[in-house]
Amino acid sequence: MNRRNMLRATGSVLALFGAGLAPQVQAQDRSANFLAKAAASKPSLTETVQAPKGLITPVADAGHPLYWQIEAAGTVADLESRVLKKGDSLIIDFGGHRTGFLSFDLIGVGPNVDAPARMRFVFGELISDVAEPFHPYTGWLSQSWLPEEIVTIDYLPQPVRLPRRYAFRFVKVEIIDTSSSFGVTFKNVKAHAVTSATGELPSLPAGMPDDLKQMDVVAAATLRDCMQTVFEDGPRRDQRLWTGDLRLQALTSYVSYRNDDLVKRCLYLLAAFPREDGLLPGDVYELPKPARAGDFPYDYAVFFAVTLADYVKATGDVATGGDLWPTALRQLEILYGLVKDDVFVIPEKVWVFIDWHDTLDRAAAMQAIYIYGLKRVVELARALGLTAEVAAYGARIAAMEKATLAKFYDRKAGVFVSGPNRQVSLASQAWMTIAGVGGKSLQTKALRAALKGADTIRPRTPYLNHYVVEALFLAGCDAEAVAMMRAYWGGMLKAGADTFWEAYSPDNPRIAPYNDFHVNSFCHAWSCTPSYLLRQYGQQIV
Ligand code: RAM
Repeated sequence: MNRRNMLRATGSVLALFGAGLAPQVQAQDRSANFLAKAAASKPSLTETVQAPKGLITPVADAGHPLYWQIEAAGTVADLESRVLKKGDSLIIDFGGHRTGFLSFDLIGVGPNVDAPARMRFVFGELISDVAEPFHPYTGWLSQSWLPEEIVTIDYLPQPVRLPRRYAFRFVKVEIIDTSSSFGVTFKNVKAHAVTSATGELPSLPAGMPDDLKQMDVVAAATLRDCMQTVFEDGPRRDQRLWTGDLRLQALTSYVSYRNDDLVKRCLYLLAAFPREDGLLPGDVYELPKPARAGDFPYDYAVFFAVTLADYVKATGDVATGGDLWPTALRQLEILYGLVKDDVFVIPEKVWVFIDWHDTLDRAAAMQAIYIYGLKRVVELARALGLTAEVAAYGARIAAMEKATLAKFYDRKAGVFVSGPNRQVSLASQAWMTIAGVGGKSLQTKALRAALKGADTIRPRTPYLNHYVVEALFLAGCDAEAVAMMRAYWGGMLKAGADTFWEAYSPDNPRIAPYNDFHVNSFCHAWSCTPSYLLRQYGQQIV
């Protein structure tokens, strides 16, 4: 189900639960208080000025995962000596990914600078962005996300800093027109990289193989470039805070750049925008002022509570934990309204994300995520001294685990199945393992059986891949976990990734969840977790 259908679903579920717990005024005060706390934790951004490495040209290669090789096409001196006229173009390479701004001096060269210079800029995260036309566009997200711009500069020479922020390694410039009596030259081209990440990356456990070290560098760059004044999902698109992405960024941040205050800010931003019944949105906008974005993936509501539990565990900040506790608990309580006979029943029009996969049956994974949420909330209650508030959860967990084994576990096949067609997916096995359903040896067998199955539904996004790899480590399938990291993030590395992507599949590197590859984001928050996995499970790898 896509996001448009989710919006329609929101109303019907609202009716199910009725109005919120607190009177409206109290709710407004609470939101204002949360927003003030979010504002107090707003980080400043550092700006680093970077020079280009040179000029490049894409060379078609049908055997390359992206269909393009990158070939050197000149130095910075060559760039600064070229006079460009109507129809000319070039591609500047900054040699790596950043989130930031572009500046340059534009010089008019010729007897008479008698017109403005009009140019088209394309900002490429990948070589395919600057090698292929963006049009005709076939995606279902707005094409205004495509990183292209027509810019007109008057009165040359002129120092220029483009006003919009971009995510880029490459900048393609096409001259639309100057006039017959002058051309333009670019001097002092600079990127201004911005991030709220600070400090050095702590080293990996000794003995880590080189390819995994390289994976860590690229994963950390992914986190760095998504770390702005919120943890953005992608600096190219959607440039917004999503709970599912935040959870993975926060886990990675605790073992890398360690920006705990930014996690706190993001938790308060999400908590400030509950629906009337208290359910939190899956995403919020930061600009022009913080606002709810209107998507309600129900699994992400559980992850708010999980992210708070992770935060308190990592930081010991029980004051924030206590402040956000009622909001966290409310997520589990609202969702309990959908549990019938100890089984979570996903209403028809409700969005449960899990992965971008049209045919994935989400019932088993959502059941497991809900159980996992209950367990993490109990852990949080212990840390906050609030166990009396979750006194009923022990029995609820036990009953739901029993129902899970009866309804979702196929004893003969030794795997968890989901839906009327008894679908086997890595999503179901991974989430049952993380939720701790059925014991370690059952989980290990289930994961191994699903990995072997030819018809098993496999992950499409780094988001779900992360949880599959984490489950494999938890189940002691270390070799399989590392092999999956190499096939997945390693596959992106082989395709030339400077940062990890929003979507990738080893059997289809150009997978397009929004029906056009060019609207994918290629520096995407939920892809940063190798930096977490390699540290958290490092001793199981080396
Ligand atoms: C997309 C983004 C975001 C994700 C949601 C579910 O819009 O990729 O990162 O959390 O989907």
